Amino acid sequence: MTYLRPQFHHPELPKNNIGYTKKEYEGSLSTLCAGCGHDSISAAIAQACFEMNIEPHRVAKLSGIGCSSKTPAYFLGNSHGFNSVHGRMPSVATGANLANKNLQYFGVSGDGDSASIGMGQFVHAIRRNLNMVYIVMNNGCYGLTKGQDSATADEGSKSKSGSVNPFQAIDLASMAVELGATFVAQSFSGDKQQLIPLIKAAMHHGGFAFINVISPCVTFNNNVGSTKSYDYVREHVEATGTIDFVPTHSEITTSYAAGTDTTVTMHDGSKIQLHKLANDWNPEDRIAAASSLQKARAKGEILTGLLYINSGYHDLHATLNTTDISLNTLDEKVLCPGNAVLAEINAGLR
Ligand SMILES: Cc1ncc(C[n+]2csc(CCOP(=O)(O)OP(=O)(O)O)c2C)c(N)n1
Ligand code: SF4
Ligand SMILES: [Mg+2]
Repeated sequence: MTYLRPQFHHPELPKNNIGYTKKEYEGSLSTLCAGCGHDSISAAIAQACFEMNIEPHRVAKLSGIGCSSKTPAYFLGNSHGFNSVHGRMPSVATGANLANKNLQYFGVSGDGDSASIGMGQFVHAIRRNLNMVYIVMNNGCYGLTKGQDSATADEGSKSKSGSVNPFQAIDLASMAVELGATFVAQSFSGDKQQLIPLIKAAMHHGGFAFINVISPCVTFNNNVGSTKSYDYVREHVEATGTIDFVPTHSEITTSYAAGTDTTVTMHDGSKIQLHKLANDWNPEDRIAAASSLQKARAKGEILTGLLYINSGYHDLHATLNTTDISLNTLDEKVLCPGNAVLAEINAGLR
């Protein structure tokens, strides 16, 4: 079996503003199970990058271990990639980002990878407001190792073998809000209308942008009684609103019914246009976001959409006051300015 896609394509495939077709944003053929939610999320990432006119070589994809963490092989085959150790993606992302801040970073992880072995790393990436899009493909189980319950499996949820999970679930979106993540969204792999604009907005957010995507595992956790199955999620999904992402240079052309829409201006002047389904939804109200997530959870519902955004933040580079030029492009002359400069620095410390 080959994992390479055939090279031929229709000569008139539509191109984006920088002249690339969607083929330039594809990766190898997926080896995941047919129908796995993770493949839909990969397709949404590729589509968002195509629509945002991102040059593939300006993207770095980082992941840990799991079926979810395998997915960077299946999108953006012309981008940089690093498949790290289980739960250790955030520290690799931190190092790469500090060395080269001019790439678009995508961290792709699973609920096992982030909510168990990688929890210690995940929370510190949030705390430092590392500039990256962090996507958890959340299926409530360890898909790669044959479907054991993960820490995000809901209490009372039934596995394929019939056993009932006795433990409380870790709610990653609530946790991200609580820890002060500056962009928190939640979505469903089967809702690309919602997921693609969320990914686009997350890419423009100049800090840690977290998207928890419920992504059913068709092989091990799609049974009756599972709260991460396609049927359960479709029946219990509750959207806060529908969103449009409008880059700085584009005009807002969408118009929504008065009183039900809101516009959030991002750090770089881009706008998120939110058509609110929940009338009093304010994505800039952190306490309301935390409380709504708790209420939804108590009812067994999954709140989706842009849950919280804070545009007045400093990312890690601003906090550390790093140079405007990426560290990896500094030459020897800049890095080793000579004895006289060293003597001056030493003198200043005496
Ligand atoms: C240090 C270490 N411990 C355990 C494992 C075994 N292991 C591989 S993937 C995985 C869990 C993957 O679950 P998740 O991150 O939810 O990804 P999914 O496969 O569900 O997408 C585990 C425990 C490992 N590879 N490395
Ligand atoms: S085992 Fe589950 S998570 Fe892994 S590829 Fe198959 S459906 Fe997806
Ligand atoms: Mg999982």
